[in-house]
Amino acid sequence: MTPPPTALTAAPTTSGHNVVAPTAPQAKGSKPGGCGCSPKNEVAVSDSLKARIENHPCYSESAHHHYARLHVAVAPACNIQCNFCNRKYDCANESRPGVVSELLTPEEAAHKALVVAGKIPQMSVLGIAGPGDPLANPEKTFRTFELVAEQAPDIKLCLSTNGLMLPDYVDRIKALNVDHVTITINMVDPAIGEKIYPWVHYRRKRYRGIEGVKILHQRQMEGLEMLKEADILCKVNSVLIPGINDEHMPAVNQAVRERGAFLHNIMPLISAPEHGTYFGLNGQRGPTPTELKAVQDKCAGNMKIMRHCRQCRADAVGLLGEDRSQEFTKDKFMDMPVDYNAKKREAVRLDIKQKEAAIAQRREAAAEKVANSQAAETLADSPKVLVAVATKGGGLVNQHFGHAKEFMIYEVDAATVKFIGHRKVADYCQSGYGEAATLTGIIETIADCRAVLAAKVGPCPTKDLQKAGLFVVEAYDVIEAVAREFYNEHVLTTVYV
Ligand code: CLF
Ligand code: SF4
Repeated sequence: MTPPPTALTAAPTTSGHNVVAPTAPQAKGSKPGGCGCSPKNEVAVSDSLKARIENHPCYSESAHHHYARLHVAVAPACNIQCNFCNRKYDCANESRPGVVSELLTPEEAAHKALVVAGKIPQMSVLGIAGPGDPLANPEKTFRTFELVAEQAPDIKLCLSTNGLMLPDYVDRIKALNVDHVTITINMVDPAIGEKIYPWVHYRRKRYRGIEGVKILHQRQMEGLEMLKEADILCKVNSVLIPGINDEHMPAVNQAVRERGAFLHNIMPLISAPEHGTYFGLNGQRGPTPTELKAVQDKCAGNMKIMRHCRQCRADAVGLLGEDRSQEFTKDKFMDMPVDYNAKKREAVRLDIKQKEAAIAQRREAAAEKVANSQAAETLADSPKVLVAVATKGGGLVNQHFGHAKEFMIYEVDAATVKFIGHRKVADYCQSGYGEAATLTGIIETIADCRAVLAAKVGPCPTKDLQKAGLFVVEAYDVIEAVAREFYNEHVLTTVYV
């Protein structure tokens, strides 16, 4: 791996990374089992499934470090009302509330796809996720897919829907070779659904209350079973709404698993009065990161749980953690020439594969070092700690602390390094100057972590992080390897001496 790019702030440890210890007492790690999750809970994926998801940034956690997606906003209408949605904004089932995307025709969308595929060759997936429901706009949605499939067959097609019209279109989805479909399923009990959906518009009639919810539920389950039958990979999104469907989520998880869903993405409700939604105006809060993790952990083990969702915009562009949509607004991309080159894109994919293999090797070497140095019972009984990682992608600790707009959070014990989510922060270093108030906010956001892993951390934030009880680890290396080596040298050794 590339060596650290900048001067060191402390003597290298045996791992070669530079570690500054905290000056205040640290948060204790939790004992295994405390959070209800364990690496043994990981669900195995067959080789053939791996091949289908390996370059889809949402379906594969490791792919999201390398591959980008493009959303095209071609579907304005919707056929249901969710209490967390304001129709002035994008569909909140797969998007960040309060965001408005620029509507495109299928022809404009196809042009955009070809432009972006040339400029961002690691863009592997074209998704349609709004701004309304894609299947309430079937002609625009399917025309877009047709145009892109004809001109850029190496782009995977992906669709996200509330599921109401899904049973009508599974054949067409299959015929177009759309291999990834998301259904948002927030309940499997209509009595709970009544608190989420005030009405459903189905076959030219509006159904209010439980009558509408029953139709929606029945159509979602039917659609899910049909996708399974058609061998189309299905992800289920569920918006976690405290006090409404949080305790119900394991039942949702069980129902979708039994019907063949591949992946469950339990996302937090984002609710604010300024979004003008029913929930926002009535004080319904979203879950805290701890509440979200607890529910995700409860459902893990039964099926794969997605934890890297960024609730992106209906016109999102780029890696999941970045948003390059402003580089490709309609006034810009319509004037950009198409430079789609299938060979160049294939070469980029091969290069990513090689990088992934090198990362896996590095990760395994770090894990082996620990396994060899610790007794088996130590590995089984080690505390779990959280670490916050600054990364620009590529699976590496490779970003300066001050430039991070989010930290990826990993949970580490002696046996595993597991990604559990991301936390958004304001970037500390703006135009070369650090903002004290911003730093305080960042430290509060990651206060439950034991360490920050970053390519470089300046002297001021280092001091404050130390005071807050965090180790500061400077490295330019594979995330899991840095986390593993930090844990081995600074957590295991203090716990088991
Ligand atoms: Fe887009 Fe959705 Fe396809 Fe991904 S997003 S249509 S499955 S290509 Fe991904 Fe964005 Fe989360 Fe959606 S991070 S909101 S899960
Ligand atoms: Fe809004 Fe999406 Fe729900 Fe339709 S399905 S009401 S667009 S959140």
